[in-house]
Amino acid sequence: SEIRKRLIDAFTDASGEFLSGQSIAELIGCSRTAVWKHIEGLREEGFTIEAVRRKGYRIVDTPQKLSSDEIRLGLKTDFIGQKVFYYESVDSTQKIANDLSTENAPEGTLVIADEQTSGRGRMERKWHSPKGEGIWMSLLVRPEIPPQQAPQLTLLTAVAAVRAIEEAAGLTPVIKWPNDIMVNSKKIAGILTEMQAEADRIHSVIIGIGINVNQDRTDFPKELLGTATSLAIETGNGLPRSRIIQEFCAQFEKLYLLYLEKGFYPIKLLWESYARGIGSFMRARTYNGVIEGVALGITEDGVLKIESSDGTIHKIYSADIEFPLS
Ligand code: BTX
Repeated sequence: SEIRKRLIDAFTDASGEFLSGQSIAELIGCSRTAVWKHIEGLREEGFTIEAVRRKGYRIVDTPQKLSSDEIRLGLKTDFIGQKVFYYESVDSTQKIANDLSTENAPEGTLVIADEQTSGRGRMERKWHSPKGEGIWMSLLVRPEIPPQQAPQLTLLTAVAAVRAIEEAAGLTPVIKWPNDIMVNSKKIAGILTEMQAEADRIHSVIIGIGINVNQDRTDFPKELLGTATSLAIETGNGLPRSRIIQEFCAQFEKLYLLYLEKGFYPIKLLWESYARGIGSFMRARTYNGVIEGVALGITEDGVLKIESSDGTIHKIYSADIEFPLS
């Protein structure tokens, strides 16, 4: 509810300090009895709230389970993630975000699920999204850019995801073009960008992000054992998903505003600083066959350039890339 939202925002602004019942009542515009009821509501959701006479209330712990309240507590963005739709279980958050986009949901709307029963990757592939183990979310944006530039947003999102993981988990992932986030040569996160557009105009871009958080090795299906990893495996401990989501939203918002103001160039530089494989030999599996050669880098549009042994320079728009990651 709107009041609950304001209450969460008030606690966010207080940054862990006590808020008196009176000041909460003024901030959210209701009676002190109503404040007490809303505090009880948060407790029922799993928040631990300390109440001290003459000082007021303070949140000391958040629930293990994700909720839209928990995602908002500590979210310091202007629009990314300010509207959250949280679900226990969905087929794919991409589909829900798509529907919300048609219903004119505002830019920055975020759809998150605890579990996806048909999470998708690119090219009809599946994305394994078990209950409670990861961050399965879709972000809706409406940039005023030509549709052919939308792939740049995949690269921008990859930078945001790497930085969020760095900040929240202390790991240093690398990016494998175009959309794999890797730690120790294994995939920890994936990005799927889809859009609704006419020939020259974008209605919306739905950016799907999957981040493996709490899985241990036995939680991955056999076929992913050698190729996938999670933050828990790599750091040795569990992490609150809300913290990573908030960090991602903050990083994304910063980069997105920079992109809208200055174009792709500054994003390209950041992307290159996190990417691996530029300058080395690669095999790219595309719709039209396999291309091998040395990766020269990405173009202004975010397209990969590979130079094959006969000197031809190929522009790769979409592919799976193989190269030795060290
Ligand atoms: P992709 O096509 O690059 O990668 C898909 C491939 O990754 C699969 O074929 C499989 O080999 C491997 N894979 C599947 N699940 C996992 C996993 N959990 N961890 C590591 N590797 C895995 C990548 O596509 C884009 C993924 C986007 C997922 C998000 S989640 C929220 C949103 N909703 C939705 O349905 N998809 C996106």
